[in-house]
Amino acid sequence: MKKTVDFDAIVIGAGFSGLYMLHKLRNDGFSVRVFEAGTDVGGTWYWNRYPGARCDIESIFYCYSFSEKITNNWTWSSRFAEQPEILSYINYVADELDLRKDIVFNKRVQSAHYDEQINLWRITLDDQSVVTAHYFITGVGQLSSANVPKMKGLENYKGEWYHTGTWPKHEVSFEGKKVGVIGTGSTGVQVIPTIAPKVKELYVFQRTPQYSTPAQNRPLPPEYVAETKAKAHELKMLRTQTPMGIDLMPGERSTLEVTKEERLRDFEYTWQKGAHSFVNTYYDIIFDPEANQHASEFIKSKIHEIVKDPEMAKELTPDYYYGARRPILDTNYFETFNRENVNLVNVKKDQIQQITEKGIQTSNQHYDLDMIIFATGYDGITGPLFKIDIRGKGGVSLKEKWENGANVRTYLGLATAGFPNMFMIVGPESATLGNFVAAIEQHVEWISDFVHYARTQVIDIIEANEKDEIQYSKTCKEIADQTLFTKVDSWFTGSNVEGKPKPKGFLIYLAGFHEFFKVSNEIAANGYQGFKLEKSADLVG
Ligand code: NA7
Repeated sequence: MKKTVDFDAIVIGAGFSGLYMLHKLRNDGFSVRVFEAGTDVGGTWYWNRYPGARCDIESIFYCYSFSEKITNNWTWSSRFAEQPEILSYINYVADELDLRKDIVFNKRVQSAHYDEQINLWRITLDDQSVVTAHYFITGVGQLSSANVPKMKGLENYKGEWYHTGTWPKHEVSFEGKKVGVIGTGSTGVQVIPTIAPKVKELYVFQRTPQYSTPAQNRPLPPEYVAETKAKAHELKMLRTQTPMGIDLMPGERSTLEVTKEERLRDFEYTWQKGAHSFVNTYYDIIFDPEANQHASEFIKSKIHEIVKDPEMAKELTPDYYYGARRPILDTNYFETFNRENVNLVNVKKDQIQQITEKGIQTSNQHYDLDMIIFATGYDGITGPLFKIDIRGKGGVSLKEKWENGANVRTYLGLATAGFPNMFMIVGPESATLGNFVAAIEQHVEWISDFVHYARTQVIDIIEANEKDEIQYSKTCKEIADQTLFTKVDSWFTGSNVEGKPKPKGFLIYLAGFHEFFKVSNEIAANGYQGFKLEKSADLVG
């Protein structure tokens, strides 16, 4: 039987991942269609328009590196760019590469089913139209499925409410309003200091206090910009040679081998330096409980130094391993709690019972609120994939195979057995603890090289071997077990979403970008070891 397909590849999502995937495959002569639920490009940066949204990886790294022209033509204004600037950058790239003509906006992919009889993917969109492709590639990100906790009474609330991950495009006014923010992760930590000076009264509903270190954001002087452009090649190399895909290596010394005085001096230095320097002060901070305690204590002492009210400082002080949740960078987060109009509600002690017509009722008090902001994060990593009914061989869904997230198994986070010709960009178990854009670039290049290889070898079916993915997932877990990441609940472990099962493994490859790139490139160099590569003459269209 001779099959016909609409496209060589269908990609979901027009964020950093989908855009580069489209560009790469199209340049290699493949026909590609991207489907995007939003009305324009941007992905995370399209949806997350909340006040204070900015990247936590330095802008000079949080961008593409594949095109000299793009690197030279774009100038970042500050060390950590704000959402509007990042979105402008993504729009600039889309225009420069003429990407929009192959993207269909305002279309949500409902399902993607693999037809093993004729080896193609059948994709159903939200208008019930169906398109087919040989390859199915997800560029849905890890944090695109907003988590609005099921809170009793939300439907009765008469005020305005927003989730930060689906922030409206229209201007939201805070003037004269009493505003409640639920959640103090990276997002809450960005929202709170930004809106505090604008609102009449701010109530922060905190479940878990956070460690946060100063971003030390600042405008980028022209000389610095010129210097980074001149050494663009060197910076590009760092993305693949360092654990986080940026210009930082973990400290060479152990926290425990230095004197107390040296330690305090070093911590103070990295605290002032900003970015992700603090967590990298010494190499063992995220491995060794005792080393971790020193770093944690330093931050705790800073909280008590910054926050004037000792009771509030105590409430804001965390008591788990620092760095084992993605480290947070802030601008005046703890300082904001010195403002007269900022109040902290510890919802572990004083639980949220329900949302009323007028605000939030906790066990002890009712808070009248004109606006509630849910900075409650995402159904991370597996959430965006599970939102689509993805079915592989035998009609088995990804959700079934991965037991609703409890038993995720992938090969390099890029593919999974039983789902031939499907690739995931920044999928579960890939290396993403660091510069997401660097990870995306590598994944896209790896996938497009593979697809290119398959074409030259006349290979029709690419599928990860089950035994290799079991081994890979095991390795992922073993690496994580050597760190403190598995000892703390976070969105990595799904603990922020009610009812989400805790994964048996660990969903991020923690040996670092440099190791991941080495391993995945070796696999490619060995003829894509760990994959079944099949030719099926009758299927060639
Ligand atoms: P996070 O880091 O998952 O933070 C979500 C916050 O919301 C966190 O403080 C949660 O408390 C809190 N939360 C979630 N559900 C509730 C309920 N039901 N009640 C009270 N508080 C709740 O998401 P972010 O958006 O801040 O950051 C995600 C990533 O985006 C970040 O790591 C960066 O990579 C960018 P918890 O800590 O679970 O007790």
